Amino acid sequence: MISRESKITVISGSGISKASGIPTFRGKDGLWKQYDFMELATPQAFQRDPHLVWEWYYWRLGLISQTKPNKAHLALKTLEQAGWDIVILTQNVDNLHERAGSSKVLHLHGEIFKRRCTQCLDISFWPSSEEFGIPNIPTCSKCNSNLRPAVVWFNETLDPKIVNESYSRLKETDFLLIVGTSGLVYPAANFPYIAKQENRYLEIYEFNLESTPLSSLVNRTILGPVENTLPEFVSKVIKES
Ligand code: BV8
Ligand code: ZN
Repeated sequence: MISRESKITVISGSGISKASGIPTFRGKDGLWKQYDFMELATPQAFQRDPHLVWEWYYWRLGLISQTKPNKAHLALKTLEQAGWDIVILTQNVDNLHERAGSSKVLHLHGEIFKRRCTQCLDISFWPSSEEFGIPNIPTCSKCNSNLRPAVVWFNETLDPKIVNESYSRLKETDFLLIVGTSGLVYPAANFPYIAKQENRYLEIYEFNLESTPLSSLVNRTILGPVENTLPEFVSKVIKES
């Protein structure tokens, strides 16, 4: 079982934010159903029609800013507050882990509330949710070029700094919790395999509604809605420590 000295790392996906009202990518009401995500979340789509891509991100920004962290996000904060060394590697571009109070969060695929200048790469935040969409294509305060969402699109590489930080964390991790991800998007889907290769004693628990391609790798799959299973798991860890 997880002792107080154990280093815990979480890899989270859209399943952890589902209970907050943010649609996942797959599944019956998935984002990828309404929009062709693979079509829109690419630099080519942005090149071709920045208005359309920004419209889609404004829709998501508006949705996410109405949501709040759910019991699964809060359970991870509770573990950190109870003194555990816990780092979250999230594939999610929402800020619900931070808003729940988790302090060590690495965004493997970027952050939807951040914008990046397409020319000078300046990073800025949306001043407030009222500003979403005004003007439709926001421009850089430094060089006046178009801004883009500071997220990682398909066929774009992840931030090497974040990848290296993730790898070094995984190397020293005792327990890896894989939470609410279909494990289908690379290179994030490879992280558990790399972690296991680098770190033979690593225990991996998967929290999902169903099994995934990662299930054969993990020590245990805890099936059920993560907003229930993760709080139960965390209170057990704290009680038994
Ligand atoms: C790259 C940010 C190098 C944007 C995202 C062929 C084979 C293999 C790989 C590839 C290939 N062709 C192309 C690739 C590479 C590609 C890739 O992996 N494609 C996949 C689709 C095959 N990857 C890339 O392009 C990456 N970059 O490889 O760079 C490179 C560079 C140049 C040229 C070539 C290569 C970049 C990938 C990042 C894409 N950006 N998001 C935005 O969000 O706007 S991806 C996005 O989708 C998310 O970030 C996340 O990563 C992914 C969705 O995954 P999940 O989070 O797991 O969500 P999903 O809906 O799939 O699953 C939800 C899960 O939760 C389910 O399991 C469900 O059961 C569970 N669940 C639901 N509710 C609950 C629950 N569980 C518990 N409780 C609940 N209540
Ligand atoms: Zn600029």
